[in-house]
Amino acid sequence: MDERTLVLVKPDGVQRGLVGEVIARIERKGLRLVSLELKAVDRGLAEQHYAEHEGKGFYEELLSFITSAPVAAMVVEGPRAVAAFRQIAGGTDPVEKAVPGSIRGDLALETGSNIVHGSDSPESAEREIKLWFG
Ligand code: IDP
Repeated sequence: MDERTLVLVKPDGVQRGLVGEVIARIERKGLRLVSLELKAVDRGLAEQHYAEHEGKGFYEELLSFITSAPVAAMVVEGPRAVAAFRQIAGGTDPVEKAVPGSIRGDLALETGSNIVHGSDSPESAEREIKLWFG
């Protein structure tokens, strides 16, 4: 019944010391952390992770940002984990979409540096967990 999702604390979140804050919110929601690793991201991994965005105007910016410094990658588990994490993350634009009380709504200002990534479907989660954790 439980589902798994891939969560990343992106370079801005790691550099701002927000890994603990993100983990605390995941745990308070009732989700469980099953893997956690600080990872340097090379161009190949970034391209595979963000394949769906290839060709978009912000693609190069996205790749250079995610490869700029380490990320904290984690596998998070629980009932409806994919949707539950996206709820606590908040919408992509931290000001226009993410509501107060969410990670992005409380802690971020810009879409390009919005602290966290969470898989957008169970199928994406399966692909992304394989990609990041083998
Ligand atoms: P999500 O992270 O909320 O699932 P996606 O649409 O999958 O959002 O986009 C992936 C990431 O790309 C976003 O988290 C954000 O950091 C970045 N991004 C998305 N749209 C834009 C944009 O219009 N300008 C700059 N960065 C963007």
